[in-house]
Amino acid sequence: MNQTELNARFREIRDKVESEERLTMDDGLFLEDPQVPLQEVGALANLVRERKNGNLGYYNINTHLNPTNVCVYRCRFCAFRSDLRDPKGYAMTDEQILARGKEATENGCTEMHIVGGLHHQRPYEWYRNLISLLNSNYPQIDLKAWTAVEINWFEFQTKKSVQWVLEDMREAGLGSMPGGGAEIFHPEIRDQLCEHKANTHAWLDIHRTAHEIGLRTNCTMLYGHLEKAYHRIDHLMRLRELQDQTGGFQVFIPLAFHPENTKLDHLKKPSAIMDLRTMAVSRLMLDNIQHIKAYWIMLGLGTAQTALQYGADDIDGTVRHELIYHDAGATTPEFLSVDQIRHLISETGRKPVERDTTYHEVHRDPNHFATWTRGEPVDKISVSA
Ligand code: V47
Ligand code: SF4
Repeated sequence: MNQTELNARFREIRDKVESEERLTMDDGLFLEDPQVPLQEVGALANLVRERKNGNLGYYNINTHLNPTNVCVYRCRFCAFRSDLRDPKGYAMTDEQILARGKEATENGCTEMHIVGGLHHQRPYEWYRNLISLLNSNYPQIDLKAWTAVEINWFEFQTKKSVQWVLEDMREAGLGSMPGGGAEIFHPEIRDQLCEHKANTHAWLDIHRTAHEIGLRTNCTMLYGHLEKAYHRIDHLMRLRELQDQTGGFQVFIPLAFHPENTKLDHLKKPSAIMDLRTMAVSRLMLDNIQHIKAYWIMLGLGTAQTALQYGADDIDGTVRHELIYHDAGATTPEFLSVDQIRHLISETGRKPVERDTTYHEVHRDPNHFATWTRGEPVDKISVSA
């Protein structure tokens, strides 16, 4: 394509975005082309970001819990997993899990992000019990737990349906579901990354079922490894199609691959340029998902801040006890204080707003930070901001 053709094609896409027309697979592939200036793609994504979320930058106060790293699967991109008999392997006790709930409550956390390995010897009841234990002792914390890969494993363990597992977990205290396990849906790549774990059909079916019973979920895409632009756009289109049907995804998180200590350690981690283009293209393709998260733990602080001008409106949380990305070489801090995360957002010109897991405003007691109440859904405040 020569420069004149390139400009004309970009104008065509800009017109579509301005008139809120849906982009096609070909549009997405065009925007992925390095010949199309990144700043221009970013400016288009920013238009959509401000249309949907005004000038706000969301964050939450959260903590992570990875109850075990022992896993029956061997995803090639994973540095976190361990074999059963490896000294690195662990499974947390009830006391350790309760201590995390106590610490989270004292720090004013509104969310515990819970994902881990699929342990060969821990029955379904072990996973259920830890949700129930946390929920009965610390009911205010939203337990955002289990990726679709874990739910698929529980189905296998219990020989029950997806719906049964989700309802049983919800009865125990599950609040919502994280978006992991999606990786790249296209079989050309998925089969090379994680051949044996929950396939694309299972992942989408589990999220569909969750939405049908009223659970809100997140969605992700792991990029910057073996995939090409075509696989990324295909992935986004599959998420968009499910969202058209259910409306249950609340946020999309592009996850930048970290190669250290993985079976793909010969690859380089994605550049900031790729991070920002992926963010912007995701914002433009996913016209029916309200929020796009720049996950600072993986992107690094500078890129996460910049991403707030490239389509993202959320920066994730203060985070404590993160293992999955630090095992794979992330050099970001272990956690951020509330002041630090608010400063990161306001430095970019956005207004920091604390949200809970399901995107309600959080109001804190000015005399006692750890005491909080849930306010209005944030989407009611964003347009006027
Ligand atoms: O499925 C694992 C990813 C996911 C690596 O919902 C890696 O807000 C990069 O569910 N390099 C699990 N990524 C984590 C997850 C998640 C993460 C952030 C936000 C949310 C949310 C959910 O972590 C896995 C995989 O895609 N992952 N190893 C790695 N070396
Ligand atoms: Fe196991 Fe999850 Fe790691 Fe895959 S990504 S090996 S399922 S812990």
